[in-house]
Formats: sequence, C-alpha cells, structure tokens
Amino acid sequence: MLLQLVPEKKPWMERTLLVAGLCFLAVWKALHLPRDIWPQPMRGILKNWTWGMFRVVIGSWVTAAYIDQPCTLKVPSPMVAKAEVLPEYSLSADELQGFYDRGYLGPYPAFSADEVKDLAASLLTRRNFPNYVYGIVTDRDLHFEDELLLKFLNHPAIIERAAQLLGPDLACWRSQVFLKEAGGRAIQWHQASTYMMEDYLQPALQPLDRNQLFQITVWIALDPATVHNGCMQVLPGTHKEIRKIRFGGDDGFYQVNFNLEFQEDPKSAIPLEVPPGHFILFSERVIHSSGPNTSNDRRMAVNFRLIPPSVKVYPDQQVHRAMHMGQHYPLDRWALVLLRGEDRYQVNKVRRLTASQLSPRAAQARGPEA
Ligand SMILES: O=C(O)CCC(=O)C(=O)O
Ligand SMILES: [Fe+2]
Repeated sequence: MLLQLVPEKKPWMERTLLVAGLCFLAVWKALHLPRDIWPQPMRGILKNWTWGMFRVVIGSWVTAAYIDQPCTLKVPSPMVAKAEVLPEYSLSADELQGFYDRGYLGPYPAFSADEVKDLAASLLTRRNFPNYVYGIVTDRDLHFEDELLLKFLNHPAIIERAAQLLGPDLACWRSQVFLKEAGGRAIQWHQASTYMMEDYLQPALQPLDRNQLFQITVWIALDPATVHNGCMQVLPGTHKEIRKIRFGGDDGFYQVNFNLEFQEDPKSAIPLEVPPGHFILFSERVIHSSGPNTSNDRRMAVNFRLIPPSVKVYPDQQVHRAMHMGQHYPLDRWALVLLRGEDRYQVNKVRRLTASQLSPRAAQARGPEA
C-alpha cells in the first residue's frame, strides 16, 4: 500500500517522505481542492484528519499522533437522564454526575454464575472457528453467531442504565471477547473514540457531534476480574480529551508499539475488580488498561459498544481494516444490532432482535406480545 500508517517508528528517510506527502495533503485540504482525484488512503486523510492531527504527525516527524480523532467531551446541562426506564435500573443524580466526572460506572450485577459459565463455554468454542460475518478466526463480533451472547447484550440491567446516558434508542456495533490466560500479557494504556486509530485513515464511527457522548462500552466479567489476574484499570476523569501517542518503545497494543502520553500518575489508577456476571459501563475515551495475569486462572470478559443509531458506522467502507490486529473485516454481512427503541435515522444497515434473542428479563419487560 502507498501509505502505511501503522503507528510505529519508521526509518528517517521514510518519515521524511511521509512528512513531505502530508504537508502537500495539508495544503491541498487548506485550498479545498477536490478529494476524489486521490486514491482512497489520501482521500481518507483529506476527509478525516483534523488540523490538529496533521500538526502532531508532521510536527513530530511522524513519531507521534493523536490516538484518535481529537474531541472534547461536552457535559450536559442540566444533568438529567436521557430516557425513562424501569425504576429498578434508574441512575441516581450522583451516578449520572459520577459518570461524567470519572468516565465509568459500576460494577452492577446482571447474570448468575450459571449463566456466565454457559456463555464462557459457548464463546470458548466459537472463537476457534472462522467468524460467520468476517470469515476469519477472531474474537470480534461473536454476537452475530452466538445467541447466548445476544441475550446477554440486551439485558435490561445494562440497556436501561445505558439509555439514561445515551438516549432511548440504542444499538450494538461491535463486541469483543477478552481472554487473558494465566500468565497473559497486560493491555497498554489507551483511549478510543471514533476508532480512527484502527487504520488511521477512516474512523469506524461518525457521530453527529464528536464532542457529545455518543458511545458507551459495556464490559462484562465472565470470570472474577481482580488485580492479580489483570482486571481493567482506569485513570478517572481522563475521558474529557483525546491524548497523543509516541510511536515505538516496548509497550504494545496487540501488534503495534506505542506509549500514550499523559501527565496523570499511573498510581492514581482505579482498579476495576468485577465479580463474574457483573458489568461496568465506561466511556472508552477514559484512559484505561489492564495488567498482566499473574494468577494461575483464566480472566475472561466480553465487551460491547453501544451507540445511538444516529451514529454512522463504518461510513463509506466495504472492508474495515484494523492495522493493529493486522486484520481486514469485510462488511457485507455486518449490521448494527438494535437493542432498544427505534432506528429513527436509517444511516446504517440494522438488524432487530427476534423474540428468541431477547434476554428473559427483556422479554418479561416487553410483555406477552414479545
Ligand atoms: O479486558 C481488557 O483487558 C481490556 C478491555 C478494553 O480495553 C476495552 O473494553 O475497551
Ligand atoms: Fe479499550
């Protein structure tokens, strides 16, 4: 490919050529010259890079970049729930404010030990076979083929809480199994927002306004998650700004090496110990990581990412590239899965749940017609 923007430190000559090319593209963008004469990678840069992104990559001679499209989180005023929900899942004023102050909420209980055991067993089998949607072996998006996982995703303990933060209409665009075997590696400090980082040319998400809260990650523990087996940890309050990464170094995120730059003391991180069957809600903009598994037991979790259907997913993409995983995901079988409310925007291919895919509690809440 003409332009490989995997965040790694390249030889000086290659970086100099990239700087020259990026300066040329920056001038092109400033002059509002047509984008369509360029091949796709350059078009992606012209369309999706902000001036700040150009400044950091060029100014560092291609040794640093924003980890994602820059944005600054707007705090709603007044701080009120965005949806009416079942009273048992209602978030208090302190919880709503706490989410915006710290960037996460929970853990909350949702599933029994047996339910969690069944799901873990099912996912452990499925993850060994090529994924129905993408045709490759991946831990991503097993909800398309695992009905048990789909049932987990629409549990009202999760969805009703998320609705108060994101609004009454909610959909899942992505899920992921995180299996950290005994002795497994740490996951590096990182942040995300529109998932531009996955190929640095096109964001996976295009919200109406990047500065609003447009996404929440739900992280469900399938084993007890503790500091010993590498539970998640967050730097509270860091979800307000997207930070920069420096390329290279020893720490890595899957197959790429970088360090996230932040002034906060990593010792101030809050470990998120989560019992099995409990979940946390967090903004993936909060700086987070997870430690190595120093125990003799597996640490398994599954997460999924919730958005309102107004967010365009994989805009103008037929194949999504995740450079940090070295994987390509064909999108013809992908669809947004609507978990609550309506799709009032119709900017995505949407799949609705059938009655058999509803969690028992969601079916109960919907009443006999479900
Ligand atoms: O489960 C982990 O160790 C990391 C999870 C994570 O980074 C995420 O859910 O965004
Ligand atoms: Fe993450």
